Amino acid sequence: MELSNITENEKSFDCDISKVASLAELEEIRLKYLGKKGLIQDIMAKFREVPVEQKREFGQKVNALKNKIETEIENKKQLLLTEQINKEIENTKMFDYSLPVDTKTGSLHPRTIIQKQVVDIFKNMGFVVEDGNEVETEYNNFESVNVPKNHPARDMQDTFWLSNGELLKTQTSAAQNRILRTYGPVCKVIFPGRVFRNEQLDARHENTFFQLEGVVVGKNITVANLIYFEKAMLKALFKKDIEVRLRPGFFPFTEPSYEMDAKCPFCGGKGCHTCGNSGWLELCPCGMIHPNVLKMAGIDPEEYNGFAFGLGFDRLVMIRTNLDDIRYLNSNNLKVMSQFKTKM
Ligand code: FA5
Repeated sequence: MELSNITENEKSFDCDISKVASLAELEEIRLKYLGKKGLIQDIMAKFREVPVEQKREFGQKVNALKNKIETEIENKKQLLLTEQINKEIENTKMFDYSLPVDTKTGSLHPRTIIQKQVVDIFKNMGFVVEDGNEVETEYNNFESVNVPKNHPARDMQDTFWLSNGELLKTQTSAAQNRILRTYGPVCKVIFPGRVFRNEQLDARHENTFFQLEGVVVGKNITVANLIYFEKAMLKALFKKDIEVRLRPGFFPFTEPSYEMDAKCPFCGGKGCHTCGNSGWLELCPCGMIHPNVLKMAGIDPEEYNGFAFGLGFDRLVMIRTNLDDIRYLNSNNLKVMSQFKTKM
């Protein structure tokens, strides 16, 4: 074994590596030079044949060649891997830069848009806007608004009870007591909110829907004030006269109580599946606040009185948007929802 053998092997390696075009070919070269039966091992095995005076130089050259081969094989491997990944990206077209940009933008839910409009109308009439909890105590939801335990009126609102004895608010009226306590005996407050009832679903009944409640308390307030406020709100909202009717109703928290219905805009009053063939949509129950409710909020009913109303907000949204089924409002159906972007 002579020093010239090392130089020949180096030349042969330079030639081999320059032709490598794939990882498989590179592996062949690696085995040829660095494998157990490869050329470097072969040279090492013949080390003992090298004359003593050349051993040192010979050893250094073999090691240098081995290092060079290892480094160049590793560099080539990284190069081939990068090329392979780039090819895969190109083949799978992970990024097609030529595609047009999707410019569709989101839009507000029609309920959100109309809520803002209604809230603004009430603000212009001097109302304060408040909020309520979604999880409520039995006391706030029922007892504080004159619906004691075992009162038959509780059956009107099939309740989702929580295991800790609290409940999902069935009506925005659940906030009345707290609001009357906070604002005192002379106030005008609205409080929109989401409510929950264990209901059989149909075109006008949801189990999760929205109400917008209002209370006005002061001195010498009359039913005429109540009717004026409701009509003014509907007129401002629809920008035209909506035919409404007032009929006697029953709520434990108001006395007298009324139901304000809007003529069904889908059938013009003839009767259809949306209005349950009645020709009217029950929109806004209301009445003069029951003296017990005032008392429980610390207000003297001998001195003060007031009215309250609980607008069925989703029904209002249906009328405004010509949506003939309430279930669309919670459906997240983009085909339906995106139509309202420009109409509000
Ligand atoms: C109440 O919830 C009373 N708290 C309203 C009230 C407040 C009366 C203040 C007097 C004074 P009612 O259960 O009728 O009342 O519901 C009010 C409105 O919510 C209804 O007129 C209707 O428009 C709407 N509503 C009721 N149930 C549903 C439902 N399942 N899906 C959609 N809207 C509903």
